[in-house]
Parts: sequence; C-alpha cells; structure tokens
Amino acid sequence: MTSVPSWGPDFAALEAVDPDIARILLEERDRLNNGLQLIASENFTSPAVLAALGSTLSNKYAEGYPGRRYYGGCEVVDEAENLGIERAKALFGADHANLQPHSGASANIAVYGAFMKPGETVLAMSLPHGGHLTHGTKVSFSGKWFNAVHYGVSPKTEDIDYDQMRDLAHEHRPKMIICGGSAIPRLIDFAAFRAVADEVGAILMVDAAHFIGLVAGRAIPSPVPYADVVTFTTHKVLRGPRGGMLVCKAEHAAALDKAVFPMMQGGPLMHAVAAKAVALKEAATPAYQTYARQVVLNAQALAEGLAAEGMRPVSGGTDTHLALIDLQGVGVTGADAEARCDVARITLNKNSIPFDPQPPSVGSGIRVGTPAVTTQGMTEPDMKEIAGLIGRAVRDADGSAAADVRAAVGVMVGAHPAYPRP
Ligand code: DSN
Repeated sequence: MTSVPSWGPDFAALEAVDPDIARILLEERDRLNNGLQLIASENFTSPAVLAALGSTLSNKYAEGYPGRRYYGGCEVVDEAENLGIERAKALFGADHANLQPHSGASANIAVYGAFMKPGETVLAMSLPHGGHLTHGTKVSFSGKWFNAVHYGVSPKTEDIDYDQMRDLAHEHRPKMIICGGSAIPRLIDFAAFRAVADEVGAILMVDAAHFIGLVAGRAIPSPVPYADVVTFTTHKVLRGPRGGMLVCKAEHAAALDKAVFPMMQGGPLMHAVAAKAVALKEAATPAYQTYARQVVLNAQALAEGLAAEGMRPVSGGTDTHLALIDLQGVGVTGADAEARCDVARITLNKNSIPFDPQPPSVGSGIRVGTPAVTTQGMTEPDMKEIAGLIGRAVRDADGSAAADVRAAVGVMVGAHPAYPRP
C-alpha cells in the first residue's frame, strides 16, 4: 500500500469537521519542530507508530487476552497483541509480557494489585531523591493504601545509598522492593537489589520506564534477569506510543495478567497495543541500537557542557539518557530556569535535587534528557552548543538574550527537523 487509505489518518477530514483541533495539531507539530525538546521522558514517535495509533483498531473492544476475549470479532486484534507479546519477550529475554497497561502508572498499580494487600509495606526510592509518585508518595494511591518506606541517595556520592536500602529492608521486611524512578542519572545495581530482596523474602519490581529504551538498544545492562517484574512506559527512550507495559518471570504471569485485567483495567486500547508492537519491532534493529548508544553519549556531552557553564551535574554526570543539574551555583531556581528556557524555545523541566532546600514547585535544579534530540540526528558537538544556549538562557534574567538564543535554536532544529514540514 503506497498511499494513505481512505479509512486511515485523514487530516483533510479533521480540518473539515473540526478546524480548531486541526489547527492545534499543526501548532503542536510546529512547536516540536521549532524548539529543542529536552524533557527526558519525551521523544518523537515514528510515522509507522503514529499510523498504528490513528487506525481503526481504536474501535475494538477486546477485554481479555488473545484467544480468551469477552467480545466477538477479536481475531484480527489478537494477531496484533500476540505479535507484540512475542516481540517484547524476544527483545527483553523475558518469560512473559503484558502490553495492555494504559500507562506506566497503570502498570505499577497492577503490580501492587498482584502482590500486595492494603496496609502492607513497600520499600522504594523517595521521590525527592529521584523516585516516582507511584512509589509510595502520600498523594498517590501507593502512599495512601500501602505503608511506604523510602531509601534515598547518599549525600556523598548522590547515587543510591545501597547500605541504607538494605538496612531499611531488614528493619521493615517489605512485601515488595521497588527500584527505578524519574530522575536517576546513574546505572542501578540490580544484582544488589535482588540480593536484598532475597534476604528479606520480598518481590523485586524494577520500574524501568525511563531507561528501558536503553536496555532495548543494548546500551545499558538489563534488569530483566534480576527482577520479578519490570514495568515501563513505551513512549520515552523506547520511542513508542504513549502507554505502559510489563514483562515478568513465568511464575508471576497469571497473577500479573489478572491484575492488569480485570482487576485494574477494562478494555485494552488495541490501537496503542498495535503501536507498541510496531515500536518493539523498530527497537530490535541495529539502527535503533546505534540511536540508543548515541542517546547516552549525547547525555554525557550535554552534562559536561552544562558543567562547563557552571551548572553542576548531580552525582558528577550520567550513565543514561538524562542529567540532573544543580543550579545553586548560578543562583537561579529550577522554576526560573525552566521559564527562561521556555522563552528561548528550549523545553526542559525544573526538578528537585537531592536534599533540595526549595519546595518541589520551585526546585533547585533542572532535568535534561537527550532522547528527542538524538532521534532528530543530533550528536555530541550539537550537545555542546545546546549547553551553551541553556547557559545563556538560564542567566538571562531580563530577557535581553532570548531573541538571540531563539534564533540559534531555530538554526539547530532547522537542520534536524523533528517531523517533516508540509
Ligand atoms: N512524568 C514522567 C517523567 O517525566 O519522568 C514520569 O512519570
């Protein structure tokens, strides 16, 4: 098939029915094309993934699993889900895969549902030290319904304090230990977590949302051999559709499948499941592995460049796709830095740093990530240039440099468009 089928994505039809939303779609495409996207959890999906997302598979109710559905007419979508499951198992060397979680949070909810009863104890990384909302914070179901105990980073190394984690595990005997999070620049020692989980008889869950795309590309070590279950999102480094997924050991497959459906979710989003299958196929290619390695090289170059601008990378650098940058040395808050970069069309987010004196709504740092700019084809020299532009934008209290920085950003992204222009 060489042309867009009449029943498929049809922008002219959208423009005719809803010019307001059509305009918004174009404006968002232009925003992506005209700026630098450095949010560590974002990326640019491929046209193939977008085509699956915009397909008639969105119409189908398919509660259940392939061959075991509660609706007729599932024989076609069954094929898509089976392909995705097999691709996930092969890519990650996993016994079992479930592609139905609507998001990373949904995948995590399912894991709690499979292994824990309300009131039981979970041990996880604290959010201000790099963890995640669903890892037992008070505002989330995980902190409201479970007894959460948190480890953090060592003040000396700013890397995970493995001694503290082990001590807390022995003191509190958690039902489940979680590692992973949203702002961890360093590799995680999965073997150390496995050893502690075995010592106290806990389930080990790895929340690999941020770095699973690097694992898929063989750029960093895999948690799969160590974890009982690995949850992740599919839209970060992995570059698939917005959504969640999990892989697990065979002995937990039935419990986790039941926890995803019917315990926590109803009908799966079959267009998203198909798009996840597409992303998994793309991630199994040599070209994807080259991209994954470049994501890390770019993050390291960006962290070094920012350090040269007087902005300190927490833990001294990064092994992954993201760097957490302490701005206290330049006397600018994370919130101000985010706002100043926004004006310059550099999109990044304020972030708490470990032991942060500021509240989370302000933060003393920023988090920067390189998946999107790497997908655009940028390399280390570009990262040095971006670091210089961030340095100028962050220090630009009166806005006098914004136009110049915006112009320089425009030249960079003009050479590396995120999406083809009309
Ligand atoms: N909100 C995601 C992130 O930006 O890291 C995590 O859920």
